[in-house]
Amino acid sequence: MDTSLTPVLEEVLRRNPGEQEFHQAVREVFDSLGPVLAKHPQYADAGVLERICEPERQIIFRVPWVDDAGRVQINRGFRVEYNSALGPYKGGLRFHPSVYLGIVKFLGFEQIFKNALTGMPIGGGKGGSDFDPRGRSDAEVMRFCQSFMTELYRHIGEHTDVPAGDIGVGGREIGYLFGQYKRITNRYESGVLTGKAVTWGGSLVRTEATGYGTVLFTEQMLATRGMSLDGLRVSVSGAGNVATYAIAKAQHLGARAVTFSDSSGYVVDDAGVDLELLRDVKEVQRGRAADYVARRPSARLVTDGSVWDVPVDVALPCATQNELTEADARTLLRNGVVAVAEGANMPATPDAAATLHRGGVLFGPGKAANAGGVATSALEMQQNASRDLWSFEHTEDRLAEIMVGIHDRCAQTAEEYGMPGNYVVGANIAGFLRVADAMLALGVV
Ligand code: NDP
Ligand code: 2IT
Repeated sequence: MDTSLTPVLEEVLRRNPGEQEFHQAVREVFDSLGPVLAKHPQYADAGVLERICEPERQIIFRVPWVDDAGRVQINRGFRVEYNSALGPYKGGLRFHPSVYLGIVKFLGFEQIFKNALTGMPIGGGKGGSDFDPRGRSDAEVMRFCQSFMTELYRHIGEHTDVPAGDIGVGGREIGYLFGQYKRITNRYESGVLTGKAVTWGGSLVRTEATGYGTVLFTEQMLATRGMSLDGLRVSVSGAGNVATYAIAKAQHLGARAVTFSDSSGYVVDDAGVDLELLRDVKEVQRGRAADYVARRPSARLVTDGSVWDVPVDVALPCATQNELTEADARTLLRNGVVAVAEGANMPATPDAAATLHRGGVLFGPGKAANAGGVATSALEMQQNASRDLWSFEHTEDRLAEIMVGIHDRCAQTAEEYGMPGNYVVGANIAGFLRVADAMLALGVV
């Protein structure tokens, strides 16, 4: 890291003790910014780095609710409104027992640069709760969402802060959250949340957008080497929203997706993942990996080791942060992997990302590769503002155009700064420049 950045990073670490994931995300961006600050001293002069690391507003609140047995439960709710230089705060809500302020801040920080990279008018934010939806009834999830929104509603709005889904928050939760927002405010304000169902204000393609976008980004990276996904073997981790539609798009482009995973282990299906079965098990039945294997003779469940042990040409981590370690990166390299793209946020550890890059692997960082989800959320906001509903084809064309734009912006920026093929540097610098220029224009606020 450039020495001019060290004191700023040290101050961030001192002011935010114990927030490991947040520290990791800041360090990763700072590692890329040395040449930018050398070339453009105005950013340091205006305190842009110090300001960009400090959220504009952080909200932490109690979420009380009553479970099916009549017991009172308490969870903690978060919304970190990180940066609004480019538009209203925008980013998902994560419901997972591991959620604490450090995770919400890492995700919110990443989101600033990701959203900037899309070229759309959206700032960065993130939220969530340590609520664990697993094993909870529909009625419990509804009561939790209603209680969560009973506090959150006063902080959000279509021009202020627009949450969406993330881990543990999908269409069902967005529905319950919107229902409570509408009831409390007495406003049918469609643009306050994205990821809505198409029957009441959502956008076609939003469900598929993150996974599709990750694969489109991968296809763009492969094209720089005269390759395509057609005929390649692909491994995917996770079995949720991003993983499912990454598998769908990879298969559509002629690849064979041979794995998925959840917290119970990973599934290898050498015949290629049966997408309809996976969707039935996960989206309809809310089941586990073993339920898929029980209905699919070509598949086996592995409960030790790592999904990255499976030899593939392309790996798409789509579950959670730090799920692909340096040892995994070495295994992938040994097995001849050509490309890795992050469908999840920060799934590769810093060492893993460096090892893959050094090994000549095409590496698409999450803030570029998974930006199709939030970009399509911005398209949903656009449709809401004009009270319109676009066709699937038109929306998917827009998504594809946006992903090509992000890929090219990253590639060109990396080249301009003397590191051709380094998508990490390209994404960090291109994202930073767009936000930093807006921050300069808006003054010290
Ligand atoms: P889902 O809740 O739909 O799915 C998450 C999947 O990952 C599940 O299969 C889950 O398994 C697994 N998983 C989550 N946490 C862990 C863990 N700690 N250990 C092992 N497995 C885990 O979430 P999404 O698909 O929406 O999100 C996946 C990733 O993509 C996240 O990093 C998210 O931030 C990122 N992302 C999501 C976007 C979106 O639009 N949804 C947009 C951009 C990025 P189990 O059910 O067993 O917990
Ligand atoms: O990490 C992400 O980009 C998301 N979870 C999607 C955010 C959004 O507002 O659609």
